[in-house]
Amino acid sequence: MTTSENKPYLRIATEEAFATKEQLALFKRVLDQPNVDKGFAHLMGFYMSSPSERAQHIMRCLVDLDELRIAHMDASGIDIQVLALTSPGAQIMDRETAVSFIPNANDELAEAIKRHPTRFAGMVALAPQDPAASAKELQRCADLYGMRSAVINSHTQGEYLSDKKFWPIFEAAEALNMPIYLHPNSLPAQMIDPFIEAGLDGAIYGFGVETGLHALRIITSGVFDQFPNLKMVLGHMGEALPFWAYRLDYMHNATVRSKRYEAIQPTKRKPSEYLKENFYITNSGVAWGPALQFTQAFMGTDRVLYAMDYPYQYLPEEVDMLEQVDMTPEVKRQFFQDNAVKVFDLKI
Ligand code: 1DF
Ligand code: MN
Repeated sequence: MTTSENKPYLRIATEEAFATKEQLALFKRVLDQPNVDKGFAHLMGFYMSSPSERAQHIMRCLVDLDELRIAHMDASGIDIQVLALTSPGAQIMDRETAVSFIPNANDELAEAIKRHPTRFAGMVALAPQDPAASAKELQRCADLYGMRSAVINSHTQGEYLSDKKFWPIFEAAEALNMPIYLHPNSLPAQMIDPFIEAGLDGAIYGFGVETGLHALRIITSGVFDQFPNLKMVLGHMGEALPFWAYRLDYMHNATVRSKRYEAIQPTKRKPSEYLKENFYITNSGVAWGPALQFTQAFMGTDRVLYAMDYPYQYLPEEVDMLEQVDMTPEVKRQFFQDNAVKVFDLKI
């Protein structure tokens, strides 16, 4: 594939959201129920009902997997989007609805990729409410569509993947060598109130706090000792975990040694080692040189990938800002193309 620009790599954006009409209809049903989850009401309830320009625009972009999206990609110099069913995917639905909806969403994604094979790739959406069905869906989409990665939108109705009941999903992902992108969700009911009170529950801060917590829970619960070849991807510059790494290692060790918490048992490695060896990080939403360079220094330049977070953060000038960051030509190529090709096993 070629673009009008003469650059020695493709720009591959790796955390790009879409919605299906069926998903939005099911969301509407959830939103119409009494006692709807607060986080969901503040997130998709907002986007699906607000007359604001931002919300209306995002809703239009989310459901388009053809001309509008591709025009936006062309206008911002994006060659390929790696698509993910928008948060919270099916994770807000009851288990039965989620399990019957998810294959439709993945089929629609596969259709879009078939229509635009040089512009789109995608991650398998899952219903973690049913871990066995999720394992089967990974296999189905790998066999039928050659899909090579999956997305999970953080907690599922307040439950975390550190709970062993979810581990069949990790087992299947490891066996199929399919990385799992741990994408944010709105905050669960147990933690949302102080965030909502200040208007900080969304992507501005709450998302990062909660998804970072989730990744840490996966690390400290021993998931990677059980599944050492499991790969995960974190967006938003690793939800700030690289910046925390030094203190995480020190306090994790201190907590293990003092036997302070039943939940904190010894792991084979330090938290920072799992971050560096089992995770990949995308810069989604953070088009900022100093943070990118720090993350590359911590993770290694082969583990940091480009992402835009379309349509939630569609700013064509951010691509330029990232192009201006001081990187060698080889590192720039890793960042925009090579790491994505490797992690998402893209056939370009
Ligand atoms: C927002 C941001 C919404 C991200 C998202 O999915 C999302 C937002 C509903 O700004 O409300 O994926 N994001 O990843 O930063
Ligand atoms: Mn996102």
